Amino acid sequence: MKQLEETAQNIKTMEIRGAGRIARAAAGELRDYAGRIKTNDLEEFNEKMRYAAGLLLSTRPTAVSLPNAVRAVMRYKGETVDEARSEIKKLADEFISNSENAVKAIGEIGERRIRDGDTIMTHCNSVAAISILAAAHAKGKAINVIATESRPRMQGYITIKQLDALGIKTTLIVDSAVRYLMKDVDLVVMGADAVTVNGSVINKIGTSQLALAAHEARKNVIIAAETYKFSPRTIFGELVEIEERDSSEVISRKKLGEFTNVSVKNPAFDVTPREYIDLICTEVGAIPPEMAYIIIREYLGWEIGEMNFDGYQKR
Ligand code: RUB
Repeated sequence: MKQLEETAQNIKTMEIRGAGRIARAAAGELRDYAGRIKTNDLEEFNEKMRYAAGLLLSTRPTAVSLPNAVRAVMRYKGETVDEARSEIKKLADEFISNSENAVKAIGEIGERRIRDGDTIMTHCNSVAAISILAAAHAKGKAINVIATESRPRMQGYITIKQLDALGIKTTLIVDSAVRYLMKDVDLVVMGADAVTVNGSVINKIGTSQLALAAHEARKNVIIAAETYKFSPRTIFGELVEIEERDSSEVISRKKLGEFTNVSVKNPAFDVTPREYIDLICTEVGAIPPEMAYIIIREYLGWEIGEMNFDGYQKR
């Protein structure tokens, strides 16, 4: 139990962050947790697995990759605990390796949209978006990247570190310089935490501002998103919940305490309508956002949106 709770805590506190990484960590934890459950009683085993699934799901509400990963593993069947355990291992390993392959495929597909000499703006830190930049660089295209700081958590620092290690020329900017510098940009490449059935993209707060500025300057916006970031639940009319994080990420409690009339809002993500997105680059192809429904129907299915893990909620 301790390790399960540690993984959940690491996701909550963003030690493990980024939609793809969260998903892989959750799938891996379910597999490892299943291996640690000491019982031969299938009912008890299933109950414990449901608790683990619910706990992992409760950590961060926005990245749809998390419930999609959990549900992909929780589809397991088995007549005995041993059977269930080995099915869980198979499903989790499959999810993790498909996810890693998806990121590679996105890089190969997405890099075709990058020309030699392009300046590309990116936001936050997305493994999938960086895969496109890395693939273009590996192909010998001389690219320049403009990376935003991505306040308040400064994931832009992770991005510049990764791009620097790859040998890609990168310029770090404050988030508010996005529109001013858009004139120097050829293309915007960002990741996604969720893609809704109508093709809207939910990603790090500020993403919609980059997309809006790019639209105004007639620059293309590419979103790098594995198929498991598409949200089946949005077909049933559900909205993707936008995570609101603690005010202390923006201003210290002490400083805030000096004011009487000031409060803080700290939404972690925003919604970019499909009008501002030219292409969503998935592992199964680069699609217009209008095709999100097809991805959900072909690659995720409805039933994935309907699974519930009441075991955890009850506690
Ligand atoms: C990270 C973020 C990333 C997406 C996609 O937010 O918004 O752009 O998660 O990332 P946070 P990836 O830091 O709050 O998790 O492509 O790595 O899945």
